[in-house]
Amino acid sequence: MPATRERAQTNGAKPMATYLPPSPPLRRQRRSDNGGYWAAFSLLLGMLVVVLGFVAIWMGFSAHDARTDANKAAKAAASGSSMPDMPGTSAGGSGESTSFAGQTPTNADALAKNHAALNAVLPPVPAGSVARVRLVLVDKTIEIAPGVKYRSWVFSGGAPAPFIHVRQGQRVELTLTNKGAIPHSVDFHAARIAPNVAFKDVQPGGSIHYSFVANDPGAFMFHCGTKPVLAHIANGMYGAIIVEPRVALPHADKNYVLIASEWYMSSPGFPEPAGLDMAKAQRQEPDWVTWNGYAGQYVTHPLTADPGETVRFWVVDAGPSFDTDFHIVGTILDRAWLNADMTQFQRNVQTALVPAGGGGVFDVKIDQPGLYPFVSHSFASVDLGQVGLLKVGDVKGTMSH
Ligand SMILES: [Cu+2]
Repeated sequence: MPATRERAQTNGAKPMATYLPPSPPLRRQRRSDNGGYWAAFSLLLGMLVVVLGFVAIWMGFSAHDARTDANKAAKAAASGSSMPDMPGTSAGGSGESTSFAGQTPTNADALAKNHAALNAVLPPVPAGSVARVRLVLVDKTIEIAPGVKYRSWVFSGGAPAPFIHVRQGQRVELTLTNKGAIPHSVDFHAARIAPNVAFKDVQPGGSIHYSFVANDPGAFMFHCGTKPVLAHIANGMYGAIIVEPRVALPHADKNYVLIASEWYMSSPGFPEPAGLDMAKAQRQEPDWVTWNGYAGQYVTHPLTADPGETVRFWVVDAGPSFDTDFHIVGTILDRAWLNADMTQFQRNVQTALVPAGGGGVFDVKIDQPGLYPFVSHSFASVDLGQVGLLKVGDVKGTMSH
Protein backbone atom coordinates (compact mmCIF):
# COMPACT_ATOMS: atom_id res chain seq x y z
CA MET A 1 0.00 0.00 0.00
CA PRO A 2 2.78 2.52 0.76
CA ALA A 3 4.11 1.99 -2.77
CA THR A 4 0.70 2.68 -4.23
CA ARG A 5 0.29 5.78 -2.17
CA GLU A 6 3.71 7.07 -3.19
CA ARG A 7 2.87 6.42 -6.82
CA ALA A 8 -0.42 8.29 -6.47
CA GLN A 9 1.25 11.28 -4.85
CA THR A 10 3.95 11.38 -7.48
CA ASN A 11 1.34 11.27 -10.18
CA GLY A 12 -0.51 14.09 -8.52
CA ALA A 13 2.61 16.24 -8.20
CA LYS A 14 4.09 15.68 -11.61
CA PRO A 15 1.83 17.92 -13.68
CA MET A 16 2.47 20.80 -11.31
CA ALA A 17 6.25 20.52 -11.70
CA THR A 18 5.85 20.34 -15.45
CA TYR A 19 3.76 23.50 -15.61
CA LEU A 20 5.89 25.70 -13.34
CA PRO A 21 7.35 28.41 -15.53
CA PRO A 22 11.08 28.39 -16.17
CA SER A 23 13.15 31.24 -14.72
CA PRO A 24 12.98 34.14 -17.15
CA PRO A 25 16.28 34.97 -18.81
CA LEU A 26 15.71 38.77 -18.81
CA ARG A 27 14.37 41.15 -16.20
CA ARG A 28 12.52 43.19 -18.85
CA GLN A 29 10.82 40.22 -20.29
CA ARG A 30 9.82 39.17 -16.79
CA ARG A 31 8.22 42.52 -16.12
CA SER A 32 6.33 42.49 -19.40
CA ASP A 33 5.05 38.87 -18.69
CA ASN A 34 4.12 39.63 -15.11
CA GLY A 35 0.33 39.55 -15.50
CA GLY A 36 0.34 36.26 -17.43
CA TYR A 37 2.78 34.71 -14.98
CA TRP A 38 0.61 35.41 -11.96
CA ALA A 39 -2.50 34.18 -13.77
CA ALA A 40 -0.76 30.90 -14.61
CA PHE A 41 0.59 30.60 -11.08
CA SER A 42 -2.89 31.08 -9.57
CA LEU A 43 -4.30 28.48 -11.93
CA LEU A 44 -1.60 26.02 -10.94
CA LEU A 45 -2.14 26.75 -7.26
CA GLY A 46 -5.81 25.93 -7.75
CA MET A 47 -4.90 22.71 -9.51
CA LEU A 48 -2.57 21.78 -6.65
CA VAL A 49 -5.36 22.29 -4.11
CA VAL A 50 -7.65 20.04 -6.17
CA VAL A 51 -4.98 17.34 -6.55
CA LEU A 52 -4.09 17.42 -2.85
CA GLY A 53 -7.78 17.21 -2.04
CA PHE A 54 -8.10 14.04 -4.11
CA VAL A 55 -4.99 12.56 -2.49
CA ALA A 56 -6.38 13.31 0.97
CA ILE A 57 -9.71 11.66 0.11
CA TRP A 58 -7.91 8.63 -1.37
CA MET A 59 -5.72 8.31 1.72
CA GLY A 60 -8.81 8.45 3.87
CA PHE A 61 -10.30 5.51 1.95
CA SER A 62 -6.98 3.64 2.14
CA ALA A 63 -6.83 4.10 5.88
CA HIS A 64 -10.36 2.76 6.09
CA ASP A 65 -9.38 -0.26 3.96
CA ALA A 66 -6.34 -0.86 6.15
CA ARG A 67 -8.51 -0.78 9.25
CA THR A 68 -10.95 -3.23 7.63
CA ASP A 69 -8.09 -5.53 6.65
CA ALA A 70 -6.64 -5.39 10.14
CA ASN A 71 -10.02 -6.20 11.66
CA LYS A 72 -10.43 -9.14 9.28
CA ALA A 73 -6.97 -10.45 10.17
CA ALA A 74 -7.69 -10.08 13.87
CA LYS A 75 -10.95 -11.98 13.45
CA ALA A 76 -9.18 -14.77 11.52
CA ALA A 77 -6.51 -14.99 14.20
CA ALA A 78 -9.17 -15.04 16.88
CA SER A 79 -10.99 -17.89 15.16
CA GLY A 80 -7.68 -19.78 15.03
CA SER A 81 -7.04 -19.22 18.72
CA SER A 82 -10.57 -20.11 19.68
CA MET A 83 -9.89 -23.78 18.83
CA PRO A 84 -11.53 -26.02 21.37
CA ASP A 85 -9.28 -27.61 23.92
CA MET A 86 -8.04 -30.59 22.00
CA PRO A 87 -5.10 -32.78 22.91
CA GLY A 88 -2.32 -32.57 20.41
CA THR A 89 -3.51 -29.32 18.90
CA SER A 90 -1.75 -26.01 19.06
CA ALA A 91 -4.05 -23.09 18.54
CA GLY A 92 -1.62 -20.97 16.60
CA GLY A 93 -3.31 -17.93 15.10
CA SER A 94 -0.42 -15.49 15.38
CA GLY A 95 0.33 -15.69 11.66
CA GLU A 96 4.02 -15.97 12.54
CA SER A 97 4.43 -19.76 12.66
CA THR A 98 7.86 -21.16 11.95
CA SER A 99 8.26 -23.63 9.12
CA PHE A 100 9.83 -26.98 10.01
CA ALA A 101 9.86 -28.14 6.40
CA GLY A 102 12.59 -30.67 5.72
CA GLN A 103 13.95 -30.61 9.29
CA THR A 104 15.06 -34.04 10.43
CA PRO A 105 17.57 -35.34 12.98
CA THR A 106 21.17 -35.72 11.82
CA ASN A 107 20.83 -39.52 11.61
CA ALA A 108 17.80 -39.22 9.32
CA ASP A 109 19.27 -41.41 6.56
CA ALA A 110 19.80 -44.33 8.93
CA LEU A 111 16.35 -43.80 10.44
CA ALA A 112 14.77 -43.79 6.97
CA LYS A 113 16.47 -47.08 6.09
CA ASN A 114 15.33 -48.70 9.36
CA HIS A 115 11.77 -47.43 9.00
CA ALA A 116 9.36 -50.11 7.78
CA ALA A 117 7.55 -48.49 4.86
CA LEU A 118 3.78 -48.84 4.92
CA ASN A 119 2.77 -51.76 2.75
CA ALA A 120 1.13 -50.09 -0.26
CA VAL A 121 -0.21 -53.34 -1.74
CA LEU A 122 -3.99 -53.39 -2.13
CA PRO A 123 -5.32 -56.11 0.23
CA PRO A 124 -7.72 -58.77 -1.11
CA VAL A 125 -11.49 -58.34 -1.12
CA PRO A 126 -13.18 -60.28 1.69
CA ALA A 127 -15.31 -63.20 0.55
CA GLY A 128 -19.08 -63.12 0.71
CA SER A 129 -21.68 -60.43 0.34
CA VAL A 130 -20.78 -58.51 3.50
CA ALA A 131 -17.54 -56.72 4.36
CA ARG A 132 -17.23 -56.10 8.08
CA VAL A 133 -15.08 -53.10 8.91
CA ARG A 134 -14.09 -52.28 12.45
CA LEU A 135 -12.35 -49.00 13.07
CA VAL A 136 -10.98 -48.04 16.46
CA LEU A 137 -10.00 -44.44 17.05
CA VAL A 138 -6.93 -43.80 19.16
CA ASP A 139 -4.65 -40.91 20.07
CA LYS A 140 -1.18 -42.04 19.15
CA THR A 141 2.27 -40.63 18.50
CA ILE A 142 3.41 -41.68 15.04
CA GLU A 143 6.38 -40.93 12.80
CA ILE A 144 5.70 -38.89 9.65
CA ALA A 145 9.27 -38.42 8.38
CA PRO A 146 12.63 -39.88 9.48
CA GLY A 147 12.86 -39.14 13.21
CA VAL A 148 9.92 -36.71 13.07
CA LYS A 149 7.17 -37.58 15.55
CA TYR A 150 3.61 -36.33 15.60
CA ARG A 151 0.79 -36.63 18.16
CA SER A 152 -1.90 -37.92 15.84
CA TRP A 153 -5.50 -39.01 16.05
CA VAL A 154 -5.81 -42.14 13.94
CA PHE A 155 -8.16 -44.88 12.83
CA SER A 156 -6.99 -48.33 13.92
CA GLY A 157 -3.43 -47.39 14.68
CA GLY A 158 -2.13 -45.46 11.72
CA ALA A 159 -2.30 -42.52 9.34
CA PRO A 160 -3.52 -43.54 6.85
CA ALA A 161 -5.89 -46.11 8.32
CA PRO A 162 -5.50 -49.69 7.02
CA PHE A 163 -6.80 -49.84 3.42
CA ILE A 164 -10.30 -51.18 2.97
CA HIS A 165 -11.01 -53.16 -0.19
CA VAL A 166 -14.51 -54.28 -1.13
CA ARG A 167 -16.31 -55.34 -4.27
CA GLN A 168 -19.09 -53.32 -5.88
CA GLY A 169 -22.41 -54.50 -4.47
CA GLN A 170 -20.97 -55.70 -1.16
CA ARG A 171 -22.62 -54.42 2.00
CA VAL A 172 -20.16 -52.64 4.26
CA GLU A 173 -20.99 -53.19 7.92
CA LEU A 174 -19.09 -50.52 9.75
CA THR A 175 -18.40 -50.27 13.46
CA LEU A 176 -16.51 -47.32 14.84
CA THR A 177 -15.29 -47.28 18.43
CA ASN A 178 -13.88 -44.10 19.89
CA LYS A 179 -11.01 -44.69 22.28
CA GLY A 180 -9.72 -41.16 21.84
CA ALA A 181 -10.06 -38.25 24.26
CA ILE A 182 -12.61 -36.19 22.30
CA PRO A 183 -15.60 -36.90 20.01
CA HIS A 184 -14.91 -38.26 16.52
CA SER A 185 -16.89 -39.71 13.62
CA VAL A 186 -16.37 -41.35 10.23
CA ASP A 187 -17.53 -40.07 6.85
CA PHE A 188 -17.33 -42.59 4.00
CA HIS A 189 -17.26 -40.97 0.56
CA ALA A 190 -18.25 -44.32 -0.97
CA ALA A 191 -21.58 -44.26 0.89
CA ARG A 192 -24.87 -42.75 -0.14
CA ILE A 193 -26.36 -42.28 3.30
CA ALA A 194 -27.82 -39.50 5.47
CA PRO A 195 -24.70 -37.95 7.01
CA ASN A 196 -26.55 -36.45 9.99
CA VAL A 197 -27.41 -39.99 11.05
CA ALA A 198 -24.41 -42.09 9.99
CA PHE A 199 -21.57 -39.61 10.32
CA LYS A 200 -22.57 -38.20 13.69
CA ASP A 201 -20.11 -37.67 16.52
CA VAL A 202 -19.22 -40.58 18.76
CA GLN A 203 -18.32 -39.64 22.32
CA PRO A 204 -15.12 -40.98 23.91
CA GLY A 205 -15.75 -44.58 24.94
CA GLY A 206 -18.73 -44.85 22.61
CA SER A 207 -19.41 -46.75 19.37
CA ILE A 208 -21.52 -46.35 16.26
CA HIS A 209 -22.63 -48.89 13.72
CA TYR A 210 -24.00 -48.27 10.25
CA SER A 211 -24.00 -50.04 6.93
CA PHE A 212 -24.17 -49.15 3.26
CA VAL A 213 -23.98 -51.01 -0.01
CA ALA A 214 -20.85 -50.09 -1.95
CA ASN A 215 -22.71 -49.53 -5.22
CA ASP A 216 -20.22 -47.08 -6.70
CA PRO A 217 -16.84 -48.46 -7.75
CA GLY A 218 -13.67 -46.39 -7.40
CA ALA A 219 -11.05 -45.11 -4.98
CA PHE A 220 -12.71 -43.22 -2.15
CA MET A 221 -11.61 -41.35 0.91
CA PHE A 222 -13.00 -41.80 4.39
CA HIS A 223 -12.23 -39.45 7.24
CA CYS A 224 -13.38 -38.09 10.54
CA GLY A 225 -16.08 -35.51 9.92
CA THR A 226 -16.14 -33.91 13.35
CA LYS A 227 -15.67 -30.14 13.47
CA PRO A 228 -13.29 -28.57 12.82
CA VAL A 229 -12.81 -31.17 10.08
CA LEU A 230 -9.57 -29.43 9.03
CA ALA A 231 -8.01 -30.29 12.40
CA HIS A 232 -9.27 -33.88 12.45
CA ILE A 233 -7.99 -34.71 8.96
CA ALA A 234 -4.74 -32.80 9.52
CA ASN A 235 -4.18 -34.84 12.68
CA GLY A 236 -4.27 -38.09 10.69
CA MET A 237 -7.90 -39.21 10.65
CA TYR A 238 -8.24 -40.51 7.11
CA GLY A 239 -8.08 -43.63 4.98
CA ALA A 240 -9.07 -45.14 1.65
CA ILE A 241 -11.80 -47.55 0.66
CA ILE A 242 -11.30 -49.16 -2.73
CA VAL A 243 -14.46 -50.43 -4.34
CA GLU A 244 -13.57 -52.94 -7.05
CA PRO A 245 -15.91 -52.74 -10.06
CA ARG A 246 -18.28 -55.68 -10.52
CA VAL A 247 -17.12 -56.01 -14.13
CA ALA A 248 -13.42 -56.79 -14.00
CA LEU A 249 -10.97 -54.09 -15.02
CA PRO A 250 -8.20 -54.92 -17.50
CA HIS A 251 -5.68 -57.22 -15.84
CA ALA A 252 -3.07 -55.58 -13.58
CA ASP A 253 -0.03 -57.41 -12.23
CA LYS A 254 0.45 -55.08 -9.28
CA ASN A 255 -2.05 -52.97 -7.33
CA TYR A 256 -0.77 -50.21 -5.05
CA VAL A 257 -2.69 -47.72 -2.91
CA LEU A 258 -1.29 -44.23 -2.40
CA ILE A 259 -2.85 -41.65 -0.10
CA ALA A 260 -1.64 -38.07 -0.22
CA SER A 261 -1.79 -35.82 2.83
CA GLU A 262 -0.20 -32.76 4.44
CA TRP A 263 1.14 -32.24 7.96
CA TYR A 264 1.14 -28.90 9.80
CA MET A 265 3.39 -28.93 12.83
CA SER A 266 3.74 -26.92 16.03
CA SER A 267 7.41 -27.92 16.44
CA PRO A 268 10.08 -29.83 14.45
CA GLY A 269 8.81 -33.15 15.87
CA PHE A 270 12.12 -34.11 17.46
CA PRO A 271 13.19 -34.77 20.09
CA GLU A 272 9.63 -34.14 21.31
CA PRO A 273 6.60 -35.01 19.15
CA ALA A 274 4.84 -32.14 17.36
CA GLY A 275 1.16 -31.32 17.50
CA LEU A 276 -1.04 -29.52 15.00
CA ASP A 277 -0.44 -25.87 14.15
CA MET A 278 -3.97 -24.88 13.20
CA ALA A 279 -2.92 -21.47 11.84
CA LYS A 280 -0.56 -23.15 9.37
CA ALA A 281 -3.31 -25.55 8.37
CA GLN A 282 -5.65 -22.64 7.75
CA ARG A 283 -3.01 -20.91 5.64
CA GLN A 284 -2.17 -24.19 3.83
CA GLU A 285 1.51 -24.01 4.74
CA PRO A 286 2.46 -27.62 5.50
CA ASP A 287 5.78 -28.77 6.91
CA TRP A 288 5.50 -32.15 5.21
CA VAL A 289 3.47 -33.65 2.38
CA THR A 290 3.45 -37.43 2.24
CA TRP A 291 2.47 -40.59 0.40
CA ASN A 292 0.86 -42.95 2.91
CA GLY A 293 1.70 -40.76 5.86
CA TYR A 294 5.52 -40.75 5.84
CA ALA A 295 7.75 -38.44 3.79
CA GLY A 296 9.80 -40.15 1.11
CA GLN A 297 9.28 -43.68 2.44
CA TYR A 298 9.09 -45.21 -1.05
CA VAL A 299 12.30 -43.45 -2.09
CA THR A 300 14.20 -45.45 0.51
CA HIS A 301 11.98 -48.52 0.06
CA PRO A 302 10.69 -48.37 -3.54
CA LEU A 303 7.55 -50.07 -4.80
CA THR A 304 8.48 -52.72 -7.31
CA ALA A 305 7.43 -54.18 -10.65
CA ASP A 306 8.96 -56.33 -13.36
CA PRO A 307 9.49 -54.87 -16.81
CA GLY A 308 6.35 -55.19 -18.93
CA GLU A 309 4.03 -55.60 -15.94
CA THR A 310 0.92 -53.49 -15.64
CA VAL A 311 0.98 -51.55 -12.37
CA ARG A 312 -2.26 -50.04 -11.09
CA PHE A 313 -2.16 -47.13 -8.65
CA TRP A 314 -5.29 -46.44 -6.59
CA VAL A 315 -4.68 -42.84 -5.53
CA VAL A 316 -6.67 -40.94 -2.91
CA ASP A 317 -5.95 -37.40 -1.84
CA ALA A 318 -6.84 -36.94 1.82
CA GLY A 319 -5.76 -33.30 1.89
CA PRO A 320 -6.87 -31.77 4.14
CA SER A 321 -6.31 -29.01 1.55
CA PHE A 322 -3.79 -29.79 -1.21
CA ASP A 323 -4.68 -31.48 -4.49
CA THR A 324 -2.34 -34.02 -6.06
CA ASP A 325 -1.20 -33.71 -9.66
CA PHE A 326 -0.34 -37.37 -10.13
CA HIS A 327 2.60 -37.94 -12.44
CA ILE A 328 5.14 -40.70 -12.93
CA VAL A 329 8.48 -39.45 -14.19
CA GLY A 330 9.73 -41.35 -17.25
CA THR A 331 6.41 -42.72 -18.43
CA ILE A 332 2.84 -41.85 -19.32
CA LEU A 333 -0.31 -43.11 -17.61
CA ASP A 334 -1.61 -45.73 -20.06
CA ARG A 335 -5.07 -45.65 -18.50
CA ALA A 336 -6.46 -42.97 -16.21
CA TRP A 337 -9.84 -43.37 -14.54
CA LEU A 338 -10.11 -39.72 -13.63
CA ASN A 339 -12.06 -38.78 -10.52
CA ALA A 340 -12.28 -42.56 -10.03
CA ASP A 341 -15.11 -42.69 -12.55
CA MET A 342 -14.76 -46.37 -13.32
CA THR A 343 -17.16 -46.30 -16.28
CA GLN A 344 -14.51 -44.90 -18.60
CA PHE A 345 -10.82 -44.15 -18.76
CA GLN A 346 -8.58 -41.80 -20.69
CA ARG A 347 -5.47 -43.04 -22.46
CA ASN A 348 -1.96 -41.63 -22.42
CA VAL A 349 -2.30 -39.01 -19.72
CA GLN A 350 0.87 -37.24 -18.54
CA THR A 351 -0.49 -35.79 -15.30
CA ALA A 352 -3.83 -36.48 -13.64
CA LEU A 353 -5.54 -34.33 -11.05
CA VAL A 354 -6.62 -36.02 -7.85
CA PRO A 355 -8.48 -33.38 -5.87
CA ALA A 356 -8.47 -33.18 -2.08
CA GLY A 357 -11.22 -35.55 -1.01
CA GLY A 358 -11.10 -37.38 -4.36
CA GLY A 359 -9.52 -40.38 -6.00
CA GLY A 360 -8.19 -41.70 -9.29
CA VAL A 361 -7.01 -45.00 -10.72
CA PHE A 362 -3.98 -45.13 -12.99
CA ASP A 363 -2.28 -47.89 -14.96
CA VAL A 364 1.26 -47.91 -16.27
CA LYS A 365 3.13 -50.59 -18.18
CA ILE A 366 6.85 -49.90 -18.15
CA ASP A 367 9.16 -52.00 -20.30
CA GLN A 368 12.52 -50.39 -19.58
CA PRO A 369 14.14 -51.23 -16.22
CA GLY A 370 14.78 -48.18 -14.07
CA LEU A 371 13.70 -46.00 -11.17
CA TYR A 372 10.51 -44.08 -11.91
CA PRO A 373 9.52 -41.40 -9.37
CA PHE A 374 5.82 -40.94 -8.67
CA VAL A 375 5.01 -37.44 -7.51
CA SER A 376 2.54 -34.66 -7.30
CA HIS A 377 3.78 -32.49 -10.13
CA SER A 378 2.92 -29.51 -7.95
CA PHE A 379 6.59 -29.48 -7.00
CA ALA A 380 6.32 -27.71 -3.68
CA SER A 381 4.76 -30.97 -2.50
CA VAL A 382 7.74 -32.98 -3.81
CA ASP A 383 10.04 -30.69 -1.87
CA LEU A 384 8.03 -31.40 1.25
CA GLY A 385 8.20 -35.18 0.87
CA GLN A 386 5.51 -36.31 -1.59
CA VAL A 387 7.74 -38.48 -3.75
CA GLY A 388 8.28 -42.21 -4.10
CA LEU A 389 9.95 -44.58 -6.53
CA LEU A 390 8.62 -47.38 -8.67
CA LYS A 391 11.58 -49.70 -9.22
CA VAL A 392 11.10 -51.57 -12.47
CA GLY A 393 13.38 -54.59 -12.78
CA ASP A 394 16.51 -55.38 -10.82
CA VAL A 395 18.16 -51.98 -10.80
CA LYS A 396 20.60 -50.64 -8.26
CA GLY A 397 20.80 -47.33 -6.48
CA THR A 398 18.20 -44.74 -5.79
CA MET A 399 17.23 -41.29 -6.95
CA SER A 400 15.20 -38.43 -5.71
CA HIS A 401 13.40 -35.96 -7.84
CU1 LIG B 1 -11.92 -36.87 14.56
